Amino acid sequence: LSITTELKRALISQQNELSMVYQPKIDLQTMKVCSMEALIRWNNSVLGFVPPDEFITIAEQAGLIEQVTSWVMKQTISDLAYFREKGYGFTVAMNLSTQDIQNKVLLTKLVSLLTEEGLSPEALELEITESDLVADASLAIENLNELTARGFHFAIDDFGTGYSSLAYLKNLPVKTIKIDKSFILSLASDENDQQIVRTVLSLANVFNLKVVAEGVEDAASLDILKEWGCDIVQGYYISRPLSCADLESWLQNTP
Ligand code: G
Ligand code: G
Ligand code: NA
Ligand code: MN
Repeated sequence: LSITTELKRALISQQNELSMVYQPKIDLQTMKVCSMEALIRWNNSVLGFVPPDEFITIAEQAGLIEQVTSWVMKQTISDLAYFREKGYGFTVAMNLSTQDIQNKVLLTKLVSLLTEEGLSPEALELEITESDLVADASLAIENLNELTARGFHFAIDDFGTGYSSLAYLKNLPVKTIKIDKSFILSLASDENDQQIVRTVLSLANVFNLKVVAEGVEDAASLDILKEWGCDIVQGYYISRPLSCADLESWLQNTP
């Protein structure tokens, strides 16, 4: 059974094999929800649960990433419109691969999906991993500039794992970095991680970048991050990624 064949079928099936989940991010100044990261899930009757990093890589290699991202955009923007209609003001962060930011068809589709729902690009954040960005630096700059001119915002995901520098990011139209969870998971007990995170936060401050810490799993790490001036946190301590229905009840029970 080929994963590629199954994925092709899942993309056009009506069986809800693919779905989106949303993980809340909290603004540490207000302690309120400010954004949701949209994460894709694939549950196949034969293959079982296939992790996204696994099938996204396969989709990129098999020429299927346009279809996958197209599916993600459609679902995510429709869900965002639903929550906006309910009165929630949070933004949604969508993960894009480098192939996506070079794909004019996909970007035109994104703009028209937003327009159809009466949403502006400011309602979205686009997350690109640091390693993707470094691998394709010159193309990335061109595409990021074009999209920024259209009102889109970018965040650099998994920061600290991709061998770039904050000085390099200074030349990119990027407002936000997400410190990789490998530096955050043991933050409360690991002095090396504390040193790294402190350094990233102080440099980000110099370069006027917003900082998100992902992988916050305990109160102690959250307190440290707040004290050190981190802007936003995300992680299991706040919430796991949630289905739309679960997110709605979570929001109702969160002050
Ligand atoms: O949700 P989870 O931690 O299992 O996701 C693992 C990785 O899969 C994430 O770090 C992210 O890079 C990738 N991923 C999840 N959803 C999407 C998506 O919708 N599009 C892309 N391109 N990558 C995604
Ligand atoms: O690569 P990316 O940063 O997009 O991956 C985010 C993934 O990290 C999510 O899919 C989610 O499943 C996972 N994640 C989110 N919060 C936590 C956390 O607090 N701890 C751990 N171990 N994983 C997390
Ligand atoms: Na991400
Ligand atoms: Mn990440």
